[in-house]
Amino acid sequence: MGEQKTHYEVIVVGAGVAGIYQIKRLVDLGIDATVLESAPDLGGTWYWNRYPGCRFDSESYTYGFSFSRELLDEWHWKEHFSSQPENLRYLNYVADKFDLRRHMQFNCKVEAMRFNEAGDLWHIKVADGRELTCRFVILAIGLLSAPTMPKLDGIDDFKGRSFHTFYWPHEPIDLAGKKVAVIGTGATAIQLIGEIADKVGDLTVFQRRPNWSAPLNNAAISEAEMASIRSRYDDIFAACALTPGSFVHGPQEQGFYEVTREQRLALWDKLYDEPGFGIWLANFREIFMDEAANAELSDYIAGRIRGRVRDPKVAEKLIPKDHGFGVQRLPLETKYLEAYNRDNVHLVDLRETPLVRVAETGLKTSERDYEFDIIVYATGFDAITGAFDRIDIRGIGGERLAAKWKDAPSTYLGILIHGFPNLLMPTGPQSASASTNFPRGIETNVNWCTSLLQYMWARGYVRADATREAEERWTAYVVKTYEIMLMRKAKSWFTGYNSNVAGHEEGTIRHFLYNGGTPKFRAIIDDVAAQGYPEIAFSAAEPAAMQASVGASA
Ligand code: NA7
Repeated sequence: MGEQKTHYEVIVVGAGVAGIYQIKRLVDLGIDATVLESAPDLGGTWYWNRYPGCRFDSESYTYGFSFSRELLDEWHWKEHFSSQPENLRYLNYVADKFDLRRHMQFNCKVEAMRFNEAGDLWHIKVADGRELTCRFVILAIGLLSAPTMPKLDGIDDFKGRSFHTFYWPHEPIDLAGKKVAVIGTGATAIQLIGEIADKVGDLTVFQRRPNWSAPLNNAAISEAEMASIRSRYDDIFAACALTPGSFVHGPQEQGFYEVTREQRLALWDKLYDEPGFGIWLANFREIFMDEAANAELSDYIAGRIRGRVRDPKVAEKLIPKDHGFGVQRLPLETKYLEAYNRDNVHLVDLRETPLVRVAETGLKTSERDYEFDIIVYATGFDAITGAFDRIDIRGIGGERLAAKWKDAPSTYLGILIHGFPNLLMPTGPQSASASTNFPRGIETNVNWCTSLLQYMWARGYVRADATREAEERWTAYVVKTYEIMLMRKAKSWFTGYNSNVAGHEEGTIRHFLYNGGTPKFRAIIDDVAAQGYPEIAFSAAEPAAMQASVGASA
């Protein structure tokens, strides 16, 4: 595979979990394809996020790829919720095992893409100056890959070290004795703070809005336990396939109001102390939709917070008041709340004393100056559409995707976009992969994308564009899936909220997620395929053009 090559049948953008599986499928089919990755190496999320405490919230053995029995038999997950270094090692192991690396080009940042209608080709501009062409482009660019910094004056003035958690340095950082600031209390900060509280000299957490969280309850996986997991993989994946979120945790069959309060409390006592997302996803369905049910659960969790945080004033600050438990993405934690019982950990409530600026020596709030050696920005991402917005993507007639999606994304099945032919998104907005145990959704969507391409190759089609009507109908349907969800009221990346991104501030809502559950999503997209993709307009190449076309056979 030479880098001099300028045309491919398929270009996959992104060598994370989705890109790795997508190129595997294409290579197996003998398709002329390559992966362009902006990072120096593969791994996506697991390449970048190297902050201490970074790990799965999914059970490791439900996060791994399911496509290869051999791989499942070989790999030993060391912990129920595996950490970033191990996850990156896993993805490298997969790429090496299947010899995928030679189909990947690193340090290749895609800056712009334009659809050439005359040739039904995408022209891809890479930051190194190359322009590549391809028939199909598959954007596997991640859901949370566009980190955002606060809009604060003086960020560059700081003389110590500072970084967003996404860009945590690759070399070890000596935290011992250091005065560290963490801005933000999302899932990332909650992992980080629990991990570093007893390793730093002094830690100050700058919290604007508290987040609900629950214990991860992680543990090691012994050889014997891993052997048992291996023997149950089929059942584990089958169980995931039946739950709304593709996790091992599925909702209670009984309704919230069908059991007594004592029974609910007994369930919550059990789930809170169990590993993983059980307290969120194995709860009663009503907690996501019914204010009263959600309030009762939120009260219960608030009680748990009060029980774990010694200073009642600090405990109250850590209890969210503006949203109920589980309506935002639930962070899972290890010793997070207990960190605030330590003398070297301090909580600053930014609603009382907002940040004013970053100074040479630290941070300035409306109340006082703080001195730090290290400032960590755990301030989140321009989620889901941010990575798309950062590429200048132009479809038919030069239409800009960023303009089309300015107020909200619109898609067909979360996988195609009308007016942007031959562009596929295995991890796009409005598909179930955005709201589920990520690799489970990815495998479904990558398989679907691959089947669509095979369908086209078999028929000599060179162009596929979802109809406008299909896109409008799908988008309206996704919007409707929010109607009954309390989530629609929350300020979180689930609804496209980000105070640091113009247009994404409070008061806006973007319908990013398909909330109908993965079993239903899979049934819908499988049905579309079985019917021969009736709402996708296909066209075949002119015979002469077909002769000249470079690329694949199917
Ligand atoms: P999140 O969950 O979006 O959290 C970002 C945090 O940063 C959140 O507490 C924000 O407070 C805070 N934030 C953002 N901007 C500011 C400014 N300008 N000032 C103060 N505080 C700020 O991102 P994470 O990285 O934690 O998690 C993202 C996902 O990664 C997670 O859900 C997992 O799926 C993996 P706010 O709530 O906006 O008041």
